[in-house]
Amino acid sequence: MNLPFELKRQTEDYQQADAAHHIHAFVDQKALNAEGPRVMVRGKGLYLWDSEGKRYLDGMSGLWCTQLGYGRKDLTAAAAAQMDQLSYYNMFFHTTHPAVIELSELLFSLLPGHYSHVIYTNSGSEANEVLIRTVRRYWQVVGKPQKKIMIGRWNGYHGSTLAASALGGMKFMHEMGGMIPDVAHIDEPYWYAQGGELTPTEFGRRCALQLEEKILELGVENVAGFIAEPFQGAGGMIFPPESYWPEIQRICRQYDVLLCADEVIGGFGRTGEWFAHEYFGFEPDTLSIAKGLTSGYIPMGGLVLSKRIADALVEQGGVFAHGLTYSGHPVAAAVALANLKALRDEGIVRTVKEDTGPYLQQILREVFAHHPMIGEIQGTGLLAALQFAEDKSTRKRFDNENDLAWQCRTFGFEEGVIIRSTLGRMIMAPALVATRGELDELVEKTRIAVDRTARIAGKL
Ligand code: PXG
Repeated sequence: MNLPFELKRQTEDYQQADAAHHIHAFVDQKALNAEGPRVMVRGKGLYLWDSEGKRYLDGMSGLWCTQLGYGRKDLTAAAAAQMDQLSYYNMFFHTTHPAVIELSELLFSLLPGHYSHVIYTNSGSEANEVLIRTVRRYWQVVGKPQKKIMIGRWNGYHGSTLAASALGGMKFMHEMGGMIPDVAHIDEPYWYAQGGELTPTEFGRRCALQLEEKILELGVENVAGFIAEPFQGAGGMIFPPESYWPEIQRICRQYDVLLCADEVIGGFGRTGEWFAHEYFGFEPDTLSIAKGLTSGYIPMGGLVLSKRIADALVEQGGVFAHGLTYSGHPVAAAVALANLKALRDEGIVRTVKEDTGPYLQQILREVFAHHPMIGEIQGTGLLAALQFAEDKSTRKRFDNENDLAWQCRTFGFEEGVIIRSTLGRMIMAPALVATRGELDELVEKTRIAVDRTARIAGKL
């Protein structure tokens, strides 16, 4: 291996150098500097190793992205071969290249037939940035230029750049750096926390009807699109009640508002379907994609457009004033192509749907359905959330649920499993290549972490 960096430094040495120069994501940097980050040095399959030689079962696929797991030689080979062949070229000078052409062909062979075009980006945030511009452009082209407002959801997550974080509904992100105009939000369909006395079905419909109320409040003639994750990922892996998506779709169609699904987490097999909107049974006009597109081996995202939108832009739109230096980067495209081929040809998405997904859901329910700490288990495919509850009968949550979840995550690291904590929920989303044995280990180590947390909370 010809790595361009030193792999054998002492952990403290790495940590000091990191603290000297590096601002991390979503963390109090001063506190992290005092603690020192874990230094991850190697990954293979579902496992990671840190600089101390400790092994972890990665129950989160990195950040919901390593569908194929770590260390796949075919992806390495695809990147190396493409770097040798054509390490870079752009899409600006009336040019293209074979990798991006074949990637697009394969992508649309996996998507439902009413999608036809994609705009490539380097990330999910960028996909949602270009979404806003594309949706507004579409309405300009079809003669309704006043349709500009995007409606998102509180606690939704669509990325960290300015416009993407504005579409998202994380208020603490809006507070850092501000908002953009012409964005509005409605509530999230989080029945466990906010459903009150309503049944999930009633609550799902009630949340969806907020969209109608918001459209009418803002003026139908002003609303361009509604963006949402099919299930909320970063906001806590929250599944909407079944009544939600059909009603949202009806409203979008009735008021001619584009339905924009953020598939950055849900896409590429996570639910056992290729895309999460297929699992939930609705038909968005646009899809934001990233993460699993390349299994996280290299940055790449995109915005997928329905034929209706693409036709208007291509046939009537003239110059589309958008482009990134790295749109459709050949190396990223080659890796994405190899990744999608593997997901398809090795039957990985099918295995998630028919075997490993149902298996994970079953063992989670066997272990946690009657656990004193867990009020609800949500999930499908290789995706699950465990909701902490102080009183299961009334759905009362712990006042310190965030702290407890964070503690549980820390116990997980100690036990050698990585699970994600958020808002009193523990989340897992392992690589799609997980075997039954690895899922057993994931659930067993998670159980130990949850039991340790339950002891702190006085529940065991
Ligand atoms: N949309 C969704 C639905 C996402 O989950 C993005 C867009 C932005 O993608 P980029 O590639 O710009 O990061 C995301 C990202 C977490 C976590 O801890 C989730 C994300 C990113 C970082 C952490 O759950 N999702």
